[in-house]
Amino acid sequence: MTSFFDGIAPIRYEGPQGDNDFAYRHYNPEEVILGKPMKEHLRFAVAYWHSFAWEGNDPFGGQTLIRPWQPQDSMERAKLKADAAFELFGILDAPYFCFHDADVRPEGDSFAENHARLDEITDYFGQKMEETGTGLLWGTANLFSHRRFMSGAATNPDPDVYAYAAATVKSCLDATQRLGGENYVMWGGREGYETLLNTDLAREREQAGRFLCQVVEYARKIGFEGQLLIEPKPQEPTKHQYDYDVATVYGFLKDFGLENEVRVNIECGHAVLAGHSFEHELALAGALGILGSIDMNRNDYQSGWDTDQFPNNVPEVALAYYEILRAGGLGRGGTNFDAKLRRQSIDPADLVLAHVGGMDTCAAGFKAAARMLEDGELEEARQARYAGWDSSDLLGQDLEAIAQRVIEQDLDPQPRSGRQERLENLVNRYL
Ligand code: XUL
Ligand code: CO
Repeated sequence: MTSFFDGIAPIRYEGPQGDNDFAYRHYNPEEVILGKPMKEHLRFAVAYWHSFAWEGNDPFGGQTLIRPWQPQDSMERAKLKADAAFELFGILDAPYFCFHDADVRPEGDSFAENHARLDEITDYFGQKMEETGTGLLWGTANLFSHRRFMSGAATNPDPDVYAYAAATVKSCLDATQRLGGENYVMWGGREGYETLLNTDLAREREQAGRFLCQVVEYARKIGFEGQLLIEPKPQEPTKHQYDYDVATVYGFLKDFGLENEVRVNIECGHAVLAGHSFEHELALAGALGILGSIDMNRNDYQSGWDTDQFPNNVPEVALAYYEILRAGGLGRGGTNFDAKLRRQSIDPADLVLAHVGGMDTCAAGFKAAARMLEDGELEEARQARYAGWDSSDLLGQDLEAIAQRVIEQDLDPQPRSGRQERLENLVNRYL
């Protein structure tokens, strides 16, 4: 058993007054809020890729994070990595984790070898999950890192790559099901294009739709009980990605008749890249009935990159959880930290403290959101704004009848204040 986090004791809730870095100040897993323990609302998950597979590289430089499971090219070291990962889940008391196939097993020389390796590590995870009680929030396939996927997976111009991708998703869905995964995520990492000059957009869209139908069909066939989720992102790595944002994904799902089969996993940083706020994407998914789960992080607002930083802004997070609560909560989804350390944060302790801060930020934001909802003043103000519609039959009428009414009643609507500043001041009282 590795002791990568040697000397770091399990993190406990000590309340907001303490000065212990290695304690939760706001995340009190058993505290009952809106009728159930906080841990059941938030359903935190650690992302395997950022925390254990990423080595600190950026576009200008290589590895900065030195870990005992490197180089990541043998099953023995893949298991060492798993030992450290489960050690972190235990220290944090994180109920869930998430992984891609490529994070957890070394790349083999053939599909069959990759498959066998994934199988072996799935068994290893299964044992560890049983011993520790950690659950799998979601599994997914990495269809974007290897050079075979450089021109896309489902949207590739080469049908053999489509086939390879389909077989990979099948193996990852099987592994997710074996581990009792509560969701399966599809992020179209390279499902987009660099230039229209070499791209048949209509054909690629059709391929992506058919691929998704095949995944849904297979999930049903094996009796997968979790949610199937698409993760929207507008660009990065490709210049234009097809799953641009929640609205685009919904149109795509409708087109292929999948709006009742597939939901969305919304990531804060992706919403920002799409020119939206996180809460906008959450509210829209809630309104459309497709909110599935969230990838919690933050982007640097100046750089315009997907910086995947740990969240640390309580007011922003509060508005996000407010929309989640208004939509009925996360259900089978959860709060996955799709967030990575900065490349200078090279100590094992940094990994622990990043998650402690992220979980506390979420807990504080969530508690504020719950108070906002419980007090009801915000919702009352919203309802009052639309009160005229409660007794109106306008939407059922035709244009002629409406025009007639305007003339008969000599309508002269008077503008009313939207009271935005008052509402913003009200929100600040909960923080
Ligand atoms: C990439 C991203 C992915 C997905 C899973 O920006 O967010 O890590 O969450 O493939
Ligand atoms: Co993500």
